[in-house]
Amino acid sequence: MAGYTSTVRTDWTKPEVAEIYNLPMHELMYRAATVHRMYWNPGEVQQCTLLSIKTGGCTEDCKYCSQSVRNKTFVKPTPTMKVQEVLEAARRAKEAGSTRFCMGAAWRELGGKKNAFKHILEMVSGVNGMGLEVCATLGMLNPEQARQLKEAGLSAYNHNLDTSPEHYPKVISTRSYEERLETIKNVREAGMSVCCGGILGLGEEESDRVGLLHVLATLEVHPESVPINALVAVKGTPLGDQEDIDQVDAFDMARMIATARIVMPRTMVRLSAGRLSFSDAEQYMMFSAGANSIFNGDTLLTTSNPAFEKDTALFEKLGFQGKPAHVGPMVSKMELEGDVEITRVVKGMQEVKVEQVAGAN
Ligand code: SAM
Ligand code: DTB
Ligand code: SF4
Repeated sequence: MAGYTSTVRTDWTKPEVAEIYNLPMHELMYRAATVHRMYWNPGEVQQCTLLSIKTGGCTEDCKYCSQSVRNKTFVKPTPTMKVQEVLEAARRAKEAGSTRFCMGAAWRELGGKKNAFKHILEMVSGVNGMGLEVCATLGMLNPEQARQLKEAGLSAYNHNLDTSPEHYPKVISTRSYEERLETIKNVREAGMSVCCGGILGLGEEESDRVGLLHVLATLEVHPESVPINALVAVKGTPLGDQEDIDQVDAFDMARMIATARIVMPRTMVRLSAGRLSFSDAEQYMMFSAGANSIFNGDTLLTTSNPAFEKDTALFEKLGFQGKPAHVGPMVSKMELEGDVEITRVVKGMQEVKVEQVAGAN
């Protein structure tokens, strides 16, 4: 085979995903970067802003989370923010170059929170009116709530599976994998885009990372957005306090991102929580693996994130630009015109073809 082709497939087998995940690093990175260029401009990395509109006091028992009532952490529960405060934060985010604004609430489910929901619908509509992509992560949703959020202008809903179905019960006991999949289905059926990913550093095996990607890549439609988080170890959480869990390795993050990029080529792969523990060079490896989004600003939901100025300097150093709102994947011009041949070097070949990028000028 000369080079790599990429088609959107939802019939991946787990061994196929594992084979990609376990490729030698140089081959994995080459393949991911190639696929990345078929669908995305590799110079564009979307800047997104997170805002915790309701912090702490969550009844779920997620073992990584600073906001669970079961965990004694630095987080003080606070009431839901006012609509105007949220819209002000979105305005500032837009001015700072963000094109996606994600509102998070520490809830198990939206449930019967009628008043809060009414305000959230106003927030969604206001942020949408600013021309930003609007995302929310509010816990479980029923079909009617999903429909109303869509109607208010919500572009995407974030609901993570976090890890493989096998490892999941070791991390969360208060709601099931199936319940998570049900919310994702409700979001999809309401016509919104799905943001669903996971976390590395939960004490999982490599097979669990592959397992998560396999579930995501075999959904009927791939999530349009897959956040890959590295555990932010928070003191007072069962996972943050565990001494025998190693810090997430940058190469593992790159492997996970590259595999996600290859098996879900038209998806935004987001380098999410945990960037503070990675150097610029390590983050560059993750962008090269196909990550095309970050969260900017000093705070994620409750934990720290690199300073805004530091990310601006990184983008400048790497020659990255932000990505405009509402621009999806494309088929590259070169591929459309059929005048690109990307070959790979095969051991023992007499004549080594050089990458031909005719058509690129
Ligand atoms: N409560 C809602 C839920 O869990 O669906 C929404 C907010 S929740 C904080 C959003 C996601 O952030 C979680 O699903 C998890 O994947 C990620 N997350 C939370 N705490 C984290 C941590 N300490 N390190 C890395 N990712 C984390
Ligand atoms: C996601 O996967 N990561 C973001 C976003 N979706 C909502 C949240 C990261 C939270 C990190 C821990 C914190 O700041 O509390
Ligand atoms: Fe609650 Fe979400 Fe934290 Fe789990 S991750 S404890 S559901 S806020």
